[in-house]
Amino acid sequence: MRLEYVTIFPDYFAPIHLSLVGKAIETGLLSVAVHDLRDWTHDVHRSVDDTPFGGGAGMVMKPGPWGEALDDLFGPGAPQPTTGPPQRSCLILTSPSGLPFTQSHAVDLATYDRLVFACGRYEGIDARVAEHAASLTEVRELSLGDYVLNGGEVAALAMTEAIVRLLPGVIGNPESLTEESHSGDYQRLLEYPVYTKPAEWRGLAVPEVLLSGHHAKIAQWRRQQAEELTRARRPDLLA
Ligand code: JD8
Repeated sequence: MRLEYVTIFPDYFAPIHLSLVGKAIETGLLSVAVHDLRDWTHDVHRSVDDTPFGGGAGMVMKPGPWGEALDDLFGPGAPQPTTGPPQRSCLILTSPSGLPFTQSHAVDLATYDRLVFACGRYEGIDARVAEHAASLTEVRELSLGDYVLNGGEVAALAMTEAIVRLLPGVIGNPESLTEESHSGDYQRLLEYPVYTKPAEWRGLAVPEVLLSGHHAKIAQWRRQQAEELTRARRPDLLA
């Protein structure tokens, strides 16, 4: 898979070379490129923002630099693999007004060959950019959650981790993927509580059933715990 990011803060993506994603890059499962939006500006100030039409606080990201960037990344001049089937690409606009990013988006996007994350700042990107981008490639506007961040980079990093860990060969034991919250049989349930040694810690004991070796009872207990926790904290998932 190829991951690309367009941002005015390229250093935000330095952590991408750490841990799981970093190893996936080292092993060649993943290639990554971070693009500085200002490389597609032409004025001495390399400006990327301007005042909003209709007034209001803050600044809006200009369509010009984004349009040129997306033309270079997706347009007819964009690098295309010469051999093999056509690449499945998607442009992900991270935005507080996007569709909620969920595990099912992660699972679906993990099947793509190329993902490009457009990371906005200020009050957001001129809305015509998404319209233009849809003439070049598939576009998904996705939100990390119902809270306001100052830009799209953190959301792009979080979505990256959720997607890359699903790529074959990235996670050591793929079995652990099926047991997770929001995926496999735990599609609609939160995680059950987990424990490790020592069995007694500061006067707190591990639930007996987990020390019993009785796999069926352990699986039943874990299911009950996951359902109880979900009922208490995320009844919306059960509905
Ligand atoms: C992209 C600019 C900042 C947002 C004025 C603060 C995602 N779950 C999420 N929360 N916030 C974002 C997000 C915020 C962004 C941009 C994503 C580009 N901002 C703006 C509107 C209010 N400022 C996000 N994914």
